[in-house]
Amino acid sequence: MKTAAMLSITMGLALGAGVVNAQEITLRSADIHPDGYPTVEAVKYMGELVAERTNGRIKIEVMNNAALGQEKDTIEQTRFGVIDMNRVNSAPFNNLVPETVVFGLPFLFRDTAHMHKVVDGPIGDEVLAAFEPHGLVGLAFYDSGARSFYSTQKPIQSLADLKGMKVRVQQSDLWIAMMEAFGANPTPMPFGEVYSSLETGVVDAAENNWPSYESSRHFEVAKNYTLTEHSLTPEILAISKITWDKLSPEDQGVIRQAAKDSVGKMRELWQAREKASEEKIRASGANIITVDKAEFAAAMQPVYDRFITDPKMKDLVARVQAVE
Ligand code: GTR
Repeated sequence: MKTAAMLSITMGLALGAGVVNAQEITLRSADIHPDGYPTVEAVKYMGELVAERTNGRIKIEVMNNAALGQEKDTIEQTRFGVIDMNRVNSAPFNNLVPETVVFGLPFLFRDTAHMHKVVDGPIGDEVLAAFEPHGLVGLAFYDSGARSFYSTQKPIQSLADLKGMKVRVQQSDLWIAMMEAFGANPTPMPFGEVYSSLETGVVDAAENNWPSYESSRHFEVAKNYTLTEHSLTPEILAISKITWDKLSPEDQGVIRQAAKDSVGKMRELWQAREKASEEKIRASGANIITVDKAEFAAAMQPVYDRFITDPKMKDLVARVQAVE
């Protein structure tokens, strides 16, 4: 006969929350990146804080390297409580949580300091809160640097070079529209398919920050990196609302605080990695191209016109721009 304790083990596992008994909780957190990547290490660090602050009762198990799947699929599984936590870029959330579109808008943030000020303040909290009606609780924003284009054959030296180019984008209507406004031919696909798509010519180009361009080895197949720095869209750390609702208010407080406390660590790791990745890429003999960013920015008006239409979104954008 099953005891009550055994039953709770079975139930916990079936619901994916990894509850070992009424007291001990293991939260599984997804990430597509490898060990050593700042997002992965930041969530591991958050796990250390949580374990410390609960005397080992709550643990976070980071399942990275896309062990649980590519981002769009893991977002769905997180909404259904099969995965507890997820660290994903804001782009794959754009269609689900419209407020996230704002932070991805091209050339919106003036620089990293501006982005930090926005995400660390009330606007950041507002966007994190916008996840809740969609089955997720937003916990923190992590850095993701600036995204720039890289191409296999033709170097992108001006906006005109993007015309008709097949460019891989993240699976987001915003990002598809952005590439169209640049004059390119957008091909949405998960990150895990980009290397072979560049290699076989399914796409001519993609875009990402220094660390992802490096860790994915895309720089080996697409050697022209053009510093357009068109978006500073941050990463998001979220927890399933199903998992969240099973936690006591005290435990929710511990998780929320530890997530916030991991942000500083993440930023340190990010800065170091960005520099190391850039050095490694430059040393590999890649063709690093600087461009007139104003020309690229000027082409982005249709993106703003299409996505920033209702008064709420207009107000959000205006408030972001007003942050000094
Ligand atoms: C990376 C980001 C990932 C993913 C990837 C992509 O910079 O960290 O979460 O969004 O880009 O382009 O798919």
